[in-house]
Amino acid sequence: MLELYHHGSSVCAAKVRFALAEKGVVPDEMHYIDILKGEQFDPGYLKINPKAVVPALVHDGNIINESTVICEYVNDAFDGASLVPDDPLARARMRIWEKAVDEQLHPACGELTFVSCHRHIVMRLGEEKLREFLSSTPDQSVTSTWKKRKQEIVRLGFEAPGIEDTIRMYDGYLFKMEAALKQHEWLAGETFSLADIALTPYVNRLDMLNMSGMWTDGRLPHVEAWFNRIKSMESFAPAFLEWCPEELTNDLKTFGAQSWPDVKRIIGMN
Ligand SMILES: N[C@@H](CCC(=O)N[C@@H](CS)C(=O)NCC(=O)O)C(=O)O
Repeated sequence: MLELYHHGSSVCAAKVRFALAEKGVVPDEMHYIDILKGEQFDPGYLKINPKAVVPALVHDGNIINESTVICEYVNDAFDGASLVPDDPLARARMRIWEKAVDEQLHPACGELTFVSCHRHIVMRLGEEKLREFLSSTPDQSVTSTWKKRKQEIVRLGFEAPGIEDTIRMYDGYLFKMEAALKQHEWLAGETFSLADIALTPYVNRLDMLNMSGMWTDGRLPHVEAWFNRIKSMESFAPAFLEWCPEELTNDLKTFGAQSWPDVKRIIGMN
């Protein structure tokens, strides 16, 4: 029995859906946790994931948290083409990408997503529910500072301290990807791997926010070609687009487009 707890716009959940699909594994049950309405703070869910984050995988009653660990687990536990390269060097590169996502790019994505879109969505909760939503985040959540960061970003938007450095760091990762993709077809080497699975949600997030100008028009041609290859994969739309409710897809597009001039200015594209 395989169950996935997930959300439509969660980059970490999309990563796991992508890995499952590429492995040819279909969960028996999908549980939708609306993290923009605070369903991650439900005491029942906290028993599964005490950090109040998605995704969580439950396999025959065993709970596996942390999307990178889940993807490695899915690769090891199920038959199907391996998503880990045979070559030890490519495997090491793959794990460096996974580590970079966990340590830097994912926290940066939370900040970019909230400052450019999700802050507007959670404000619809109204002041009382918003305060409850913000104070419910556990001390150990997306990061150990996420509770404070989320509050600052929701309240201050692009005026939040450090937000510009975060956005520049996110952009810097696109340049790191460009450098790697100049060397080989996929991020870790000549074969598609968990590195590509790990990075796709972060490029797709920018795409859904209407910020593809960060790599199109000749800015990062290897990233553009790589993302086009990924978008043409059969698993892409089900893993990345179809679980995102229409209203949320539209919000990402609309609020993202409104924020694009600020992002462009911050990364020096004007
Ligand atoms: N390190 C965790 C991070 C998971 C995470 O940050 N999930 C986000 C969605 S992508 C979440 O559930 N956020 C809930 C919140 O912000 O309260 C993983 O890789 O699984």
